Amino acid sequence: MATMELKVEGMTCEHCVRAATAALQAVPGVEKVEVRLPDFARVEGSADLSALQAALREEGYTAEQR
Ligand SMILES: [Cu+2]
Repeated sequence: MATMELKVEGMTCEHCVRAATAALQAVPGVEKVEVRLPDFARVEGSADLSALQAALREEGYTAEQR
């Protein structure tokens, strides 16, 4: 089990939080997700950073590791 913290660009409201949370939860290996405005995400599990970034990019957000 690893924890990764991301800085997410592009979230502006609770809709974004829900969309980003759902996108991250759908990545294989992800077990727990916490997303907060304005730009915070924490992911627990075994997913690759690149897979998390790709999932967020599909929703219109960009992310890098904190
Ligand atoms: Cu929004």
